[in-house]
Amino acid sequence: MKTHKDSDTIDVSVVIPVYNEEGILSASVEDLFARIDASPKLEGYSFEILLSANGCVDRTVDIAHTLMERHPRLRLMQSEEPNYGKAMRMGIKDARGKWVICDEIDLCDVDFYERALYRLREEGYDMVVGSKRLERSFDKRPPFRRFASSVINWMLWLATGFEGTDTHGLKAFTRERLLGVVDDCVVDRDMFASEFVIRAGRADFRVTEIPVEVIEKRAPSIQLTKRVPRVLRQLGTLAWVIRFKRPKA
Ligand SMILES: Nc1nc2c(ncn2[C@@H]2O[C@H](COP(=O)(O)OP(=O)(O)OP(=O)(O)O)[C@@H](O)[C@H]2O)c(=O)[nH]1
Ligand SMILES: [Mg+2]
Repeated sequence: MKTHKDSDTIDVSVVIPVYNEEGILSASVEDLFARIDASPKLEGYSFEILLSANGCVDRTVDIAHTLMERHPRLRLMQSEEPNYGKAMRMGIKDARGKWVICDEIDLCDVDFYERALYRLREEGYDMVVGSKRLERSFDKRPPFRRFASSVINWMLWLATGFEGTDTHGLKAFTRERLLGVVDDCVVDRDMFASEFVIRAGRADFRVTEIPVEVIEKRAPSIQLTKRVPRVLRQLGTLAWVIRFKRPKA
């Protein structure tokens, strides 16, 4: 893997929002660097990993600082309130890479990085979405969460006409081309990722889906039942803004 001395020459920024992840943060980051460095398909790419934390009340931030002492390619950014979408947006805006990969700390899927970067670089796509719901995907999450993903996807179709199979989780894109779409997004928290993917597709960027294997290292940090009312409210807002709010020229 290429090392970088000049911050302007980074190829790939991996943006990972983190919220109270003291249990798996250290092992996940160490393992991620090791697997990136060992991958022949990623040889030649310079990487940074950007942890975007907000609202953490455990030792996540302290652990991130300790990790940064060992890994100069690791960066941490922070904001106050727990907000997945805001953390993701801040990470993307601050990323220095030509390509951005959005990952989650319980996934860290280097196989996705390899396949997605190939699509962006060699096949001219602007955005690659890792889908848990394609025929060749492999989703090891419990049945009720797989069902919830299907319902959300169906509601996104109903609300916005979205025809893809997944909007959450892994995605990769060419930063410069998609920054305007990030700026057009108005919904944050859980639904930012959906708005981002849907707007990219509607703005005629070249978006493709590839299958991913989802084997989480732990259960989600927020209970599904607590997320449902918020997601439903956000879906309503999303339907409204996608259909009626004109993106900036
Ligand atoms: N900064 C930040 N990160 C969050 C927040 N909520 C979740 N995350 C991070 O987002 C990633 C995914 O969170 P999970 O708890 O695994 O949720 P999930 O249901 O698997 O996520 P989806 O499949 O994307 O809906 C992890 O890296 C979490 O640490 C938040 O409020 N703020
Ligand atoms: Mg998860």
